[in-house]
Amino acid sequence: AAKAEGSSVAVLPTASKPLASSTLTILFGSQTGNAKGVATKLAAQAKAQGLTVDLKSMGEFKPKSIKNVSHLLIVASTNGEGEAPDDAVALHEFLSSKKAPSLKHLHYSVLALGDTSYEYFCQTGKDFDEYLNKLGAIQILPRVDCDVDYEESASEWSETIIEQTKGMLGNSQAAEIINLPTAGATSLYSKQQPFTAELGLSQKITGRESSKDVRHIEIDLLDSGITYQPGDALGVWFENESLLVNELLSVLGICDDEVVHVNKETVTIKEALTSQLEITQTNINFIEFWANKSQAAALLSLAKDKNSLRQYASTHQVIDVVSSAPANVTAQELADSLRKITPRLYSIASSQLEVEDEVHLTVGVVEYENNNKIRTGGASGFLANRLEEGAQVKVFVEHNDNFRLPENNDTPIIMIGPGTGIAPFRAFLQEREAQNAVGDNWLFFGDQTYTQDFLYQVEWQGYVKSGLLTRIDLAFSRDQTEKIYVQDRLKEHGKSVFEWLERGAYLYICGDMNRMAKDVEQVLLGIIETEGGMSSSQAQDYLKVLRSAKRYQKDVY
Ligand code: 2AM
Repeated sequence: AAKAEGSSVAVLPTASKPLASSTLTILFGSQTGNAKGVATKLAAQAKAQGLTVDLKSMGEFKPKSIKNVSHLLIVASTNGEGEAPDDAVALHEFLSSKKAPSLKHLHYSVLALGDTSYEYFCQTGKDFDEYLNKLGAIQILPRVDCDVDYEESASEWSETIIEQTKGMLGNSQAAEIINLPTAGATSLYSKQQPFTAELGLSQKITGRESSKDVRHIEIDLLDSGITYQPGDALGVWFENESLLVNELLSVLGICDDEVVHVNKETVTIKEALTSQLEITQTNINFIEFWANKSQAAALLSLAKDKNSLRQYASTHQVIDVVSSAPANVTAQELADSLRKITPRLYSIASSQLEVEDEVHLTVGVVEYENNNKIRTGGASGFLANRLEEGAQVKVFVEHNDNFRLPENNDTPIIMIGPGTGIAPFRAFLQEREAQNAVGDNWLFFGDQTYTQDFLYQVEWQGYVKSGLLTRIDLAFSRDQTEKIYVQDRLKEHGKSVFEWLERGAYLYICGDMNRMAKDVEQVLLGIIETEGGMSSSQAQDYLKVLRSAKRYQKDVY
């Protein structure tokens, strides 16, 4: 759909000469690092073409200095609910405010990253495009909106946009990249060139009677030389379950050795469904496709409303859709209708100061029931159920500069991480312990029940005893009749929370984005109002200041 929009090349508005500056400014707004990755590659390509490039995170760019930019490329990702990523918030707000200057001299283009399973698909990129346009800036190339499998569209856009800007800026003699982030050792391995690691340990850490299956997973990075920081994520490639692939082929009456073209390769449909195509997640495009193919009344009526489509897509796998509505498709049609498989990102639960060449994850196994059959998540099922200890798994580190411990290790931190949101805080605490950090550490953890779901209980108890954990507050939601959540504990201790903030504490939230992180933020604003004696808009500003000082960081999904 929207993705194809930008593939056609626009007519270049060459009328006015840009300002004297001959620098191409590239700004990225990135939550998990995808936008940063695209922007970094784009900068390197532009430099190779002789352009002078200034590459920056939006968080490091002074919004007002946009007046001095003549050529701007924006690569922006979007958070689930259409919000700008943390490092993009300030610029996003500035450009939509009354303070924004006229930008008639500015030439720009936007690459938007997003996920069609969300209602506000690519919203941040769309916003930037709209704001710049309203301020009079001239679009060099139409915006391109990318879905989760963004690589191909992103490189097409990058190539075209560099060609276009080269014509406008010309080659500069002293071509030089300013501010290009230096690549660490991990850049040897990437999403496209992952490292083949080994599964060391996979252990269920929820109790037998828990309604959840959460695994502690240890992966051995062997002699890869891969390094990571607390706050980073691990990308994990996976294969689909062969039982599921067989079931799908049999329902569709497709032979497993039929040949298809996928990713410019020729493979059997069985191979494609196993390792190249997404079958444990659907999206609205697939359901619309299947509604048309099958002409099934239920799907056709769903397809009339995007929200019900999205809701349905998020709880049904490909097998659920095709078995509920029979249709004839060829192997190639099926392959073309499915998304390319993408690795899943897990927040890393260990510090290398403690575990050296290992990386630990806290993986919640995704499971739900449709038509009396249990369906399991692609990557979580792979890690938890199909990988034997010692087996190979392809991984890479995704750096996340938006979730970092304070530079000074005497700075106090407050960590809010219910459920698997606990993962990065295990890494934080391991790191602070290894550094003998003197800063206070306060952990809020919550889950369903104390006896079944208290993840890493023994470790926290050890840290309380040793004094590393200054405070721990727990919220077990189902141990009593009324629900108690982490934000209730936060509120109970509002006075102390505000005191910690006033003495410079950093506050972190990790876990569920749609409900938990929002509710916690509301409670936090309430605490700032009450304890700080502020109006609601002053409290908003207080939090904004924290955010831009990197003292309020979120890793939510
Ligand atoms: P519940 O499932 O009993 O409602 C980790 O998943 C914990 O987060 C569980 O205890 C879960 O409680 C809880 N939880 C659910 N919704 C939440 C919300 N809006 N805010 C905070 N925690 C929530």
